[in-house]
Amino acid sequence: MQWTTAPNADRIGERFTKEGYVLLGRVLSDEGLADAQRQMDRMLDELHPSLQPDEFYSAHQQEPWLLDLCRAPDLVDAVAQAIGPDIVLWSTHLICKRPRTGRAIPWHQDGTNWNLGGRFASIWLALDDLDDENGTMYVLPRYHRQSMPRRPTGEDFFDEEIEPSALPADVDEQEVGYVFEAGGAAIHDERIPHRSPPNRSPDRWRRVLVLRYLSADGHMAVKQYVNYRTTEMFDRRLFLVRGDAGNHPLVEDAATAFNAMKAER
Ligand SMILES: O=C(O)CCC(=O)C(=O)O
Repeated sequence: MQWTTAPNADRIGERFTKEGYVLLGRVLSDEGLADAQRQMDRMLDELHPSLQPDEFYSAHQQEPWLLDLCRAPDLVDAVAQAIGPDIVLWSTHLICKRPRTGRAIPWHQDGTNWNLGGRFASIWLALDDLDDENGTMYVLPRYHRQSMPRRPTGEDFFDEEIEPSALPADVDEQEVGYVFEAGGAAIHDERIPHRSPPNRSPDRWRRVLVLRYLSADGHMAVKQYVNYRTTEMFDRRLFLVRGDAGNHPLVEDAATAFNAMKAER
């Protein structure tokens, strides 16, 4: 599958370092977008009734199409500009919000919760046209170099948020909302503060893929996720998508893993 077209963003590394995020423009080919939407809808149909459509954690370990997309050279090129040449696919999170529903996600920084070391970047990829009404994501540019104080939210989903008094007083003016057409993407630093509103649209879905990459010198911790179909827990696998992980015992070659997953089907 030719998933992608080359992002039209230039100087990704420089802008990523300065702003904490870069808009990549359209990254999915027409064929790639149609296939990703079809696969996502199938997965929504198969979602266990006890889970919400924003709870697809690391489903690339069950879904070869998603692992294949995460390895797409155009996407990995963008990640390499941001975090360097040795890249591990660390996790994925598919965050869908139904029309008129979907949970808000409070201001938070990913990296402070995860204790990662290394350098970390997420590709945030839209499968629908997105704007404020259907629950797009907002980032706070240039606040990615500091860890902000946190407080518990009292919720299971995103159980911590940035202490509101630590946000700038004019956060409403400084925040940037992603307004994308389906197939568009951005890349962000794990520490950029970000949030998203609920989906208030009467009829439009919000389907988003978040693909998370860590430089191979980062902290490769063991972790478990819930299987979106069965709710059984499974162990995280760490896939080298480019470069060298120095034979790290927890890191596997992504191409080998992909071929094995395909052969099992
Ligand atoms: O897509 C969103 O609504 C928020 C994504 C997010 O919080 C994350 O990827 O950590």
